[in-house]
Amino acid sequence: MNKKFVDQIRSNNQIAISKAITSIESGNIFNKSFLDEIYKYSTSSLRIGITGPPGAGKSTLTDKLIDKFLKSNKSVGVIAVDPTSPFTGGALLGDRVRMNNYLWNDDVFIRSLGARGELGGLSKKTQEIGDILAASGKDIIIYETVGVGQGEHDIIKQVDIVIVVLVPESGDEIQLMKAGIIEIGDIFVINKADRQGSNKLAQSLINILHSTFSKNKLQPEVFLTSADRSDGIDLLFEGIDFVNNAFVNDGTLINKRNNRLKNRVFQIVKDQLLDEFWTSKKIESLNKSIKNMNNTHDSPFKIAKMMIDEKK
Ligand SMILES: Nc1nc2c(ncn2[C@@H]2O[C@H](COP(=O)(O)OP(=O)(O)O)[C@@H](O)[C@H]2O)c(=O)[nH]1
Ligand SMILES: [Mg+2]
Repeated sequence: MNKKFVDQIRSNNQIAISKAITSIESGNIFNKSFLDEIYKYSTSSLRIGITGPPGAGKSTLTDKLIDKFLKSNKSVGVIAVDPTSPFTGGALLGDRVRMNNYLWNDDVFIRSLGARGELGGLSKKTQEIGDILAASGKDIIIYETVGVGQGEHDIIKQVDIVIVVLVPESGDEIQLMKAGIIEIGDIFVINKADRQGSNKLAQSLINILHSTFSKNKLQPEVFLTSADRSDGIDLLFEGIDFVNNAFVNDGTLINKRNNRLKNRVFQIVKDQLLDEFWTSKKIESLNKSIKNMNNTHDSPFKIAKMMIDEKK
């Protein structure tokens, strides 16, 4: 059964892909051998993250980039995570409208996830969903996320190339966001360049990047786009290709992937150990200790030590 399911995914069967993603999304635990098998076929896709504030034009840009990738004979999977949008059951409204063009195209698979306030397990899920899409043969996987909190940063760490999208109005925010975004971006896009202030923002961003990056490291480029009218998309597309080649040649890509793998292993071990540790007996005993706390005045450190020392 497992083998057949894996084969269906590998042959780009849309229903099988959907089913697998829905299972992961709803927290059903797959048989480990299934994810093992999927992983084998998931390592060659290029993963691109597109992050930035809500409304910056990430979905519009993604839509235009899909078109460019398709024209260069590459298939694309998209995972859009937007915790600020209401959960609509499978697709976020805006994204659904914008990306409807690809509804019947087997070379494109788009899935929107509403975070519903729980970002905790989300990065693990998006990682696994990325593996499913990669195993289905997608050459490119795009993660679209709102770049605000830690949870989103965890998602963005799963990709090979990070594109940070800003808008001219982000000018004031840039001081605030500086630390976070400068280190995370491999490519910067100022979208809505049709609006005032884009050149000024581009210049201050270039200055910041210039002073942050040492001469011997690849300095991220800044692109100006007006995604809704397709301006600047060709140059951005070339920029992505350039960064990809540079990362392949200077070892950055392999480093990023190795780090990712290491973090995943850390996470899996952590999850499993925690799972094994908190038996119902332990939880019961913890509840008892908490109840008695008013009498014993035990500190959380002491209770934790008792928990660890206590038999399973
Ligand atoms: N003026 C202008 N509006 C844009 C541009 N790109 C996207 N938009 C609009 O900005 C809004 C938000 O875009 P969307 O792609 O949903 O942003 P996201 O929340 O970052 O995914 C939509 O109404 C788009 O049509 C642009 O280059 N210029
Ligand atoms: Mg969006």
